[in-house]
Amino acid sequence: MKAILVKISLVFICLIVVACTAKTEKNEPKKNDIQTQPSIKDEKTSSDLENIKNQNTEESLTEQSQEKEILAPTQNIEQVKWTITEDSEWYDLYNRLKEDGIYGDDIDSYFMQLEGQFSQKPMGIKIRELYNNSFRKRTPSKTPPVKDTSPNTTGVPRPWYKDYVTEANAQKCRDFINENKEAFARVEEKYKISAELVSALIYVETKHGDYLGEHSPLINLASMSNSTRFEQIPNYTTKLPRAQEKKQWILTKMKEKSDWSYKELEALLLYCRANDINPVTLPSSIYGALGFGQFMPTNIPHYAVDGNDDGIINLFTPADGIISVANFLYKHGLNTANPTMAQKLKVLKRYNYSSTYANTIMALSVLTDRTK
Ligand SMILES: [Ca+2]
Repeated sequence: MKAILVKISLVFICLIVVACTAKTEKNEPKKNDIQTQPSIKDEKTSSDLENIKNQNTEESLTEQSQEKEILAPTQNIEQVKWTITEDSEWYDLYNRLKEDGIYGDDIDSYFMQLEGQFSQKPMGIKIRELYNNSFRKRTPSKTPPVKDTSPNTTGVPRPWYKDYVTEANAQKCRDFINENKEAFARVEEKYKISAELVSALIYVETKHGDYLGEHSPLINLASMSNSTRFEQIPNYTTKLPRAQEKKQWILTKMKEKSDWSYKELEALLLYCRANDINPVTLPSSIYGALGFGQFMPTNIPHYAVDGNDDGIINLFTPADGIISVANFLYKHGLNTANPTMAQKLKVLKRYNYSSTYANTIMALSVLTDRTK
């Protein structure tokens, strides 16, 4: 009897030990899993990550994004036990990326979250715009544009965007410079570009990070890459007059835009992988422009810079956003001492090919100069 009791006790103890071990394994982060995302940078320590999270506390939206960006991929990757199936709407895109060398647990976790998220919008809106430009006559506006007769003391030609070139906005540009002194000092010292010009550009792009877009770059770029069949965007094609007659033209444009979007998607995934950023939580413009300066993903490898030397390029932090804009302008020719206004306007149009855009930034930077 005693022997039986001892045996039962032993079995019971063993069960408890096994249960505890299993629980510990489950709760402990798996080192290999955490490091699944390859990085072009050296491995980051936890204190590095803490520092990144603690930066720029004045930008609440950015701060939130950063926290998600840094923590979420690890959590997602740990949970991935997923294989794409042939009936998935993303099957072809997933395999195209895989053939191009972009695959892994991080990519799996993003595709897992893309299921059911296909959007007609990015391709539909682009096709509607191209179609209207090519086949529909513009009806003249019933109300002619009101001519802006406010005094122009800037010496910068009009037209400007409405309500951008104001004393109040110039003060916001000055405040942004003062809040990011180190980054703007680097803009002036290393790149020899005026802080006021870069601050005005970032104001026009995103109101200094207050408006970073309301779309998901991952959903929109993946959806646009995936939109190659006429039937995929019925919400838009059914509203275009004679769309059926122009089906071949629409298909050709869809193919062109799908290929363009695929390159942007690839660049987005590689950027996020290299910098431990989760694209699922990022905001962007409808076509995936990112961060303070609204960089397209394919521009990032050429022009984006780690502005605060923390080892990652996070375009959602002011320092990296500011220096990256300066680097873009510098590499597009704003690299001579005392450039003329004509030179500045020419380079600003490389950022966005619109005279109104360039004039607005130039005029706002002149007003900002006066707030010194
Ligand atoms: Ca950085």
